[in-house]
Parts: sequence; structure tokens; C-alpha cells
Amino acid sequence: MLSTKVEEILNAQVEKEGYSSLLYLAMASWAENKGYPGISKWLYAQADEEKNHMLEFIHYINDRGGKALISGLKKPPQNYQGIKQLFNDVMSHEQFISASINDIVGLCVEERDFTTQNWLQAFVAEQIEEEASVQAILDRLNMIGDNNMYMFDRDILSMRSASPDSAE
Ligand code: OFO
Repeated sequence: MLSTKVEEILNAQVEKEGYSSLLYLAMASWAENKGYPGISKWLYAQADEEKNHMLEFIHYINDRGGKALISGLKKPPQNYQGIKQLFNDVMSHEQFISASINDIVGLCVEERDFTTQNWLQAFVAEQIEEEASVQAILDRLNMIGDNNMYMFDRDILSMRSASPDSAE
């Protein structure tokens, strides 16, 4: 059985994972529209992954005797200045999610909910992985500057498939 505090913070994470999915969907659509098929595919796959994370939180809350809540989600930004800004935004968002997962783990320790703390370890590992994969993209973008977007767009999917958690 989940404590009220743990149930609340897990439900807040349902909302954050849902927003992550919408955010990456908006970015994917923007990139597709701008003529970047590889980048948009990477982002659509990321959006799917985030939707799955949201579902994992929903099922966990319900399986542990809580009640998962689906709230209205805020609208993500629809426009980006360029690819680099977009991936900087992806990194900031992933860092925000990592901090949020850490907060949940901290609360679980306070509440002595070691079952949930243990279940969350997959998300702790996932965030290390995601931040590293976005950092690799930012490093590549820094290397090529504003040129060679064609090559970057072609290569980004191979960077994704190097990830064990890849949805591709
Ligand atoms: Fe970044 O993995 Fe969910 O949000």
C-alpha cells in the first residue's frame, strides 16, 4: 500500500512523463516540418518511450493499491530556433526529470517505502542513460557547428540505436 505522500508524488510524475511525451512529440513534428527526417524520427521514438514511462507509473500506482490520475497536460512549445536549441531544451528537460526522480527516491526513503524506492532504480538508471545519450548528441552538434546538418540528420538514428533502451 502506498502512503498518501508517495501516491501524490508518483501521480505528479505521471503528469511529468506525459508532458515529456507531448514535448518530444511537438519537437518531432517541428523537425519533420523543417525537413529533418532523422531528427524527427529520433524525437518521435523518444515521445513513445516517454509515453511508456507514463504508463509504467500509472500501472505501478494502481497495482500498489493507489489511484493513478490522468490530468490535463500543458501545451508544449511549438517553435524552436534551431536544432541545437532544441537539443539543449531536451537536455534541460531530462535534467529536470532526473531531479524529479531523485526527489521521489528521497521521499520513499523518508516514508520507508523501500519497495517503491527499489522499483524506481530502473528510472534512476534510465535518466543516466538518457542524459548521456543527449550529451553525445550535443557534443556532435558542437563539433559540426551549424554546417553538415544533412549528415547529422542522417547519422542521429545510429546514435539512438547504440542505446540499450532504444525504442528503435
Ligand atoms: Fe527521460 O525518461 Fe521519462 O521522462
